[in-house]
Amino acid sequence: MSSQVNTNYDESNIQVLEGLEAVRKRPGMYIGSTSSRGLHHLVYEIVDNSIDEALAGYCKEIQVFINEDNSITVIDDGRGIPVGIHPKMGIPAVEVVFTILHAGGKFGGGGYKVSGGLHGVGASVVNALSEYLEVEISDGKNVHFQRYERGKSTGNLKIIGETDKTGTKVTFKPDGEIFEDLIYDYSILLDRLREQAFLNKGIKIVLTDKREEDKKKELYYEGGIVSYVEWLNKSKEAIHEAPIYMEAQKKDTNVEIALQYTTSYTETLVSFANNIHTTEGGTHEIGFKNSLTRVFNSYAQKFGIFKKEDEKISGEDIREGLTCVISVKVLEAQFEGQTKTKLGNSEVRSAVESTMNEVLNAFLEENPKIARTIIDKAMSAARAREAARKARENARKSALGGGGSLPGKLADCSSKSRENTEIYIVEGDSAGGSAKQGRDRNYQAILPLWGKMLNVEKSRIDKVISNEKLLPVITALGAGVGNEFDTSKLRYEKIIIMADADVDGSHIRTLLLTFFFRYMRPLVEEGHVYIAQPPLYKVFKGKKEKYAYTDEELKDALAEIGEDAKVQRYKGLGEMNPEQLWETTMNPETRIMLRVELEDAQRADEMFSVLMGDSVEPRREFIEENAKYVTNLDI
Ligand code: TTJ
Repeated sequence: MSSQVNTNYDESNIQVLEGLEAVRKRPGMYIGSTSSRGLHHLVYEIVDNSIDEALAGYCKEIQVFINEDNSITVIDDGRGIPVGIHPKMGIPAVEVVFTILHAGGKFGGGGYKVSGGLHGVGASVVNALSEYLEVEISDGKNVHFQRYERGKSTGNLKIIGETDKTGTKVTFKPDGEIFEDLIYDYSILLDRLREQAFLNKGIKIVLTDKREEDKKKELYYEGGIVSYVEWLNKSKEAIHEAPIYMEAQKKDTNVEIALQYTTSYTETLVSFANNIHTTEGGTHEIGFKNSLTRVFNSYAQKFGIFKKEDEKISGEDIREGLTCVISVKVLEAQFEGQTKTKLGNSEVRSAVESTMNEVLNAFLEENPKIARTIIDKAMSAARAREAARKARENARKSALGGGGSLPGKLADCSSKSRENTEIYIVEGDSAGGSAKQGRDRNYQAILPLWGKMLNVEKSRIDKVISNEKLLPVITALGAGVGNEFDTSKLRYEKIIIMADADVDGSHIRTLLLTFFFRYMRPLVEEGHVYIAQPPLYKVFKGKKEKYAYTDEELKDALAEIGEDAKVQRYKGLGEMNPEQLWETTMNPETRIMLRVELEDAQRADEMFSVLMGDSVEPRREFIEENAKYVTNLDI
């Protein structure tokens, strides 16, 4: 029974603890997962608050630090979180922000609030999931400070100094009891912060990695999404000088689009709703695609470009070589789909369509030469697609005639149902041999790769599907390629890329991921793609032996077995005998595998374009930013 002395303060305090306990009990409900993805999500939750302050017009610069101990510091020069006593809660507003679970967005400005997904759940969730969090607020007079541990304040908000500046500084260290992985990845944070800097033009975001010397990047783009398109096209050749840009307010929807055609064969369409990356697309993308196809077709018709009367350009063909960024701001955004990244608001489709119709049509009328180049390109894309269809047809026919359609080098598994089956795609014949002997043939199939890899970047689909190296992959998976790809026909549940931990291995991983990303995207989206992790070292002394998958683990193993153990470093999969390969890399009971997420494949795709592209400067820059990924790449 609660007694009379219970004040509001106590009651709210109890509420506080219950709220944050819930977050710690089910972190996935609040940040999606406790994997590396969730770990990085914490940073976005904090930075979003500073971005809101910048959008409200009170903050110019946001600094983000990855500290040596993998804690994160975010500093902004905004007005500072209010420190006065919150009238309802009876504690300082800043303490409310960090200790009360709320729906998000309450303390920021701006009219377009996020209303779905995992976004904007706020600072209290980060606090609940941090070993510690410290906040410092400068209000132009005093510096206020408070510390929390696992969501609970360790003392009252107090003044620790004087200042003539304003702003907020937050440092937090993700809790090892919650997260599986505690190491921040510079390039993941950089990607996301860069994206936010593009979407919110004029905001300067500085990312510094204190774990390494001189690792710092300033992100500031006056051109907003126009700069974004230019950046995406940095290693491509543009067909027209400047990106086409449009912005319009249609009732409650704000539409912003930048697009530019290049001579490449790929389509890059990136869309956002209320600054959230809508990886699953939605109504804004549909409206865009509808209009693009319609405007080009009616232009071609009007100016007699088509030879036959019923000729038409398909949507897919007119998007070949197109790079486009769509950013809409929607009053009550509905996020749908598996990962809540698909925009559902129907009014957005027509808002985007009508904006595009007007602006694109005017552009084409004013630039007939460019219009002609783009239409010609689309028409040759159509011819390539037709050639690809014929090639597939022929492949099918010859397969029927030849008796079996599977590639000769494939060592298939014996299981007839797809459930639990795996295919290892292995670079090199010797590793392929070990894998064939070491596998469990009931459910594990092995496909060794051979032949020369095609530069997917510079090829159209017809070349890709007849490439000697990729064709066996396509036929072994059995689910088609490109537009026709259909995961329900997939012959295996897991597709595992197994390559050496060296230059060539890294190269083949990037190539395959790029290929999957471009031509079998649902394979990645539905989580079928994995990367095998062979050990780097074997540590042994007498009868004791241990495998180490990282340098860190090598240290631990040496400490355990003894510093005088003679260490064997594996240079390639081929150095392991079949038993070792099974034990360390293929046995589901003991192996470590990485599941490839869409973002990983997207990054591989980007890495690929930049590394295979012709421009030197972006390549240099990319290698600097992604040193970790690229050190093993042969370039
Ligand atoms: C709210 O309205 C009154 C003036 O200050 C507004 C505010 O809260 N601004 C603000 C919050 N600026 N920066 C933040 C912030 C920064 C970080 C790094 C973390 C959090 C939770 C908030």
